[in-house]
Amino acid sequence: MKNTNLKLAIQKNGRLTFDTINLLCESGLKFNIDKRYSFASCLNFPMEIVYVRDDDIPNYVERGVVDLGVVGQNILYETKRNVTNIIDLNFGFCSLSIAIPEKSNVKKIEQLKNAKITTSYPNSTKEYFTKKNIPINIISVTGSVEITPALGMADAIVDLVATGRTLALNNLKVIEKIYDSQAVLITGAENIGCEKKQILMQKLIKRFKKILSGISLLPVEKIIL
Ligand code: PRT
Ligand code: ZN
Repeated sequence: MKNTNLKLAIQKNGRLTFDTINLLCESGLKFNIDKRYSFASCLNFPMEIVYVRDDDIPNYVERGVVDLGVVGQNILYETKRNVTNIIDLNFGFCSLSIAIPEKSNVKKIEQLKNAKITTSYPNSTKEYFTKKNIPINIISVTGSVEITPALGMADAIVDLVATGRTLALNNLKVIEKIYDSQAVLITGAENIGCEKKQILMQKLIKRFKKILSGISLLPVEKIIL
């Protein structure tokens, strides 16, 4: 990896990967999409693409290990890293929501006082209920949150919801939304000192914005700086 090149971290293998790669390709970038590799050099732009787990992206960006990252806002709200959202990318839409069993008698969240709530988003959950002044017991789990009420482990869950199919399959329903989320392009709050990188970054952002506003770009041998 060349040090003077821009570095962009994207999700290696998950829900944001396809749309992120699509955006990069539509923006005219040429690079190796082989997921067995951990990074790829762009062939027509001085940038390295680093493939990592989505949860690590804000950390890498905050530390300046990479200059840019694509990640869901939900991860930013949960981890509160010192990073800046440059643009909303218009994919990866979901919402962090509170869900209860369909048969539950709970009608409003105040009735969840002292309830057991499972989630992979303990910070967002705590913040939400603290603001509402509702004491709850948070149980952190790393995945399959939706099965915990049926296991008798929780009265409610806080999880990401997109289509709502997972909740329906598990006989759960949304009672309240905590926040909406989509994929965003982020950079370190302090940003990059190097002027060359700044110019590259602006060039790239301009291209992303064109694609996001529906303008198609022709493939080019080299993205002119
Ligand atoms: O391996 P890695 O750590 O990189 O990936 P991951 O498994 O942690 O994340 P991944 O790929 O599942 O999600 C990446 C990002 O996609 C999230 O951080 C969100 O920003 C965004 N996103 C958009 C979603 C969803 N939609 C989504 N529906 N992330 C997760 N889900 C899950 C949700 O947790 C629940 O299990 O999908 C299920 C609900 O989906 P519906 O459609 O049934 O409602
Ligand atoms: Zn993850």
